[in-house]
Amino acid sequence: MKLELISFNVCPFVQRSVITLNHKNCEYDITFIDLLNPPDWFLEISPLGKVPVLKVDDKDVLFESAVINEFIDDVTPGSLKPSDPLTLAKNRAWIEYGGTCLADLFLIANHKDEKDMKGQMGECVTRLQRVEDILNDSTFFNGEELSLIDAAYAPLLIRLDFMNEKLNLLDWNNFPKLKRWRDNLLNLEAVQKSIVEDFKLHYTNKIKGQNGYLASIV
Ligand SMILES: N[C@@H](CCC(=O)N[C@@H](CS)C(=O)NCC(=O)O)C(=O)O
Repeated sequence: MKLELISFNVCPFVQRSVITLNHKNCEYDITFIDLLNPPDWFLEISPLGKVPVLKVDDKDVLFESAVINEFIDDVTPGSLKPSDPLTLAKNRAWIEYGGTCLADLFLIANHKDEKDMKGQMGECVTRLQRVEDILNDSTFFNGEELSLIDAAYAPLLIRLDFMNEKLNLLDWNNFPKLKRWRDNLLNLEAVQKSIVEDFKLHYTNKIKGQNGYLASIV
């Protein structure tokens, strides 16, 4: 099966899929596009104009990172999904929730006004507290083995570090379980290899391009 992932260099949703592909030792091609100036061929195949898109065998197209990741998991040996339906359903719900936290990071960089940006930071931290509260003491979300939900949260946890450098978004001391989860994820080769070269530079440029208050201080 031929897999081609359509990507934007700092998109956290793409990174979720890259981690899954890496962890499952898949062979795949990755094609980077400029989201500010997306090519026509991309707009033709991406129903929402968003990345990631996964092209399968040059003809079928999948979108939505959570769906792409389940597909990758389903067509490769081993499973990164909990076998218990209730646990699986809960994981899916928290993966969706993680997308809202990622949206917070995007919105923090979008606000033109410092006060609005700080309000968004507060919302983000409150949301992260809920994740902290449901985590247990295991290495990964469901236990000692990586699951799709871990791949879904790694890009968020990595970006929190970057946001902290610029903004003191959160005090890791108040989020010990999130911090340990982040560290455990960053120890994985699949995660390390998912971070694009010069990530900080590209992420800074992305924030500058959003032209919000944050752009003036990064
Ligand atoms: N729910 C989607 C979100 C994907 C998403 O928002 N991607 C952003 C880049 S990080 C995008 O393509 N934005 C372009 C746009 O909204 O026009 C997923 O999980 O795949």
